[in-house]
Amino acid sequence: MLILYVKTGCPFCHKVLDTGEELGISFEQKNIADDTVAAELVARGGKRQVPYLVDSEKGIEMYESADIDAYLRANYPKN
Ligand SMILES: N[C@@H](CCC(=O)N[C@@H](CS)C(=O)NCC(=O)O)C(=O)O
Repeated sequence: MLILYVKTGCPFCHKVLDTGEELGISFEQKNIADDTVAAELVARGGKRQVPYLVDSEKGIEMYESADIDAYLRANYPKN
């Protein structure tokens, strides 16, 4: 399952969401506008920054939209 921590209005998050749409990937989105979700993100990754991808099947977690974009294209290419 792919989880994407996002924030409403975040252009970097939109970039990743657009890539997901292009590749036909769906994410469980978690929005850090909710303080509980923000605390969960900090506990998980170490800082409050979105987007943040969790690929639980592969045990991969990462910040940085460009890195997430490259990771998705490499691991979930469109059929
Ligand atoms: N270089 C990062 C920049 C990400 C970034 O600046 N995210 C902002 C939102 S657009 C953020 O997490 N701010 C912290 C906050 O809103 O609490 C990337 O490309 O992912």
